[in-house]
Amino acid sequence: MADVHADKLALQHRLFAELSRMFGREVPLYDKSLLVNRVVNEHLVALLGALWPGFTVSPEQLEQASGERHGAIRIGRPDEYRWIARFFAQFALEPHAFYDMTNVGAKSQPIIATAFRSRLQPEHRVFTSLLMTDWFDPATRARIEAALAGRQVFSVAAKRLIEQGERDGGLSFADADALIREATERIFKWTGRARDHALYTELSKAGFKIAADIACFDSHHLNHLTPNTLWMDLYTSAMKFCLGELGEAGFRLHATIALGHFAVQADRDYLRLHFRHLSPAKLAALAPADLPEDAISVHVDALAKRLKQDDLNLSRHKHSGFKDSTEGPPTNVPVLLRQDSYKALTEPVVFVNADGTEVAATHTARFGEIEQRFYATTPKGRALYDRCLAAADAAKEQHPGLAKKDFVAYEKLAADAFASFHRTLLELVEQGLVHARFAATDAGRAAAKAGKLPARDLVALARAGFVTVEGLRYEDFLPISAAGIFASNLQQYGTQSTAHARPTYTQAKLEEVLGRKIIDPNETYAALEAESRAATLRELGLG
Ligand code: OOG
Ligand code: NI
Repeated sequence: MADVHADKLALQHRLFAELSRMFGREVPLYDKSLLVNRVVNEHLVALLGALWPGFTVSPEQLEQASGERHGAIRIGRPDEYRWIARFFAQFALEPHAFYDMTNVGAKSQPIIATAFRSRLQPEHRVFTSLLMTDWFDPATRARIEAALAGRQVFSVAAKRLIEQGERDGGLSFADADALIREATERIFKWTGRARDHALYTELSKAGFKIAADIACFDSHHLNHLTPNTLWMDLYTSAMKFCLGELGEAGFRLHATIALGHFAVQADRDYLRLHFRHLSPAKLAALAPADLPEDAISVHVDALAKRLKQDDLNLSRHKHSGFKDSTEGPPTNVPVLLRQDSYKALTEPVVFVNADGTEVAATHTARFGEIEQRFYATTPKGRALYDRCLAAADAAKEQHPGLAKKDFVAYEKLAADAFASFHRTLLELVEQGLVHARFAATDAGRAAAKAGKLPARDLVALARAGFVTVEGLRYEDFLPISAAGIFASNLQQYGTQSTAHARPTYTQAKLEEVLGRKIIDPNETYAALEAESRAATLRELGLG
């Protein structure tokens, strides 16, 4: 009967599409930000067509390229966490990497986490946090645990479907549908209702907003759902313009700079990284062209005109502004990931107290993130990244407020701190900073046969056209970036432990909660690279 089971990857796409629909109904500004993303991406694709004649993307392919998402949820009880892992497994999502958010300096939160995603070529992920109640003093801990004890996020029906999927190795289409409905109508849904206003206020006042966000709600409500952009700096300037934070002249300046960088950086490796439908053969057949002199200004004009239309006047929506600056590397360093967001909205919540009384209040947690993913770093690349980032942060600290005053100067601070980082894929691979996958070309095989290979080194062979190099995309998260996100959307910096002894947490502890091992993504990146190196060398008679 195996063939009657729905394909888990297809279900994963369905799940995220439905979650996106749910989130769009819940948060109109999210839906609008998707529209801004689409408008921006359409212009970028048109420019790519001019830079690379013959490059085309169908509407469906563009939808796929920008339809990828990651969500984030925060969980209160270990048994809930185990259920979430079992739920995600039905959609081919497995735990990847251990994030200890108690250990990120001033932004520390009483959270440990993993991200659920597919192992190879993942498109969707969920950063899944677990609140560590032993971080708190015994009285606070008891109150949080008592509040959490009373809730049932997974219905009996949902648990039954998960158990059935585990037993049978999959779910029928109808049962998978029912499970996705449980997700959008209960497990991840925002209801605008919460419990125990006194506890909420006390926790928030004591600096434990993260605990309040988890303990006083009845579901694992999504706190954001992040799409991908094809060019971060263009998207952020478009959003700031639509939200009324940048005037038209400011938008035109930012957009012109962003597209100037884009025109330089959108090489074949960029195309390969951002468009999965392009085969290596298709890419090789593309030849670059010079952009017509007015191409950028034509697109900036058209964009300004489109973004000014009434449906994208986002200043009419209640919002809390856009973040001042983008997390991650500067625009010309294509490693790891860049993230930005509009800040958490203040939303109405009705608290229902134990005695049945209701309190109309607000909660600030849900925000609108966007991201762009680049190459996965090796340990050496990651160490260099961490050093450069620390230098950039130190420089920014010396110039508070510069982001708002002089954005160009502010961007230059980060660019200077990252000056030692290489920019192109081949250089990054040559320096051992990022992971890549290699393959022999026809020319390479022919040269090998004729005994005419000019080198033994794969990067040198790539420069001569005998080998292709594909940078592996970074598929995970960054603790420092995540900590910044917690801090900014909770409008609260980190917390310090109030327990008698500050606890420490290990990956083994979260694995015990999950009842399974967490996959180390660095091993996967390194193994993909090593296998392709060996296979290519063998094929060229060099191994
Ligand atoms: C999770 C923050 C982590 C990211 O993109 O780094 C995250 C949260 O706020 O619950 O989503
Ligand atoms: Ni996120």
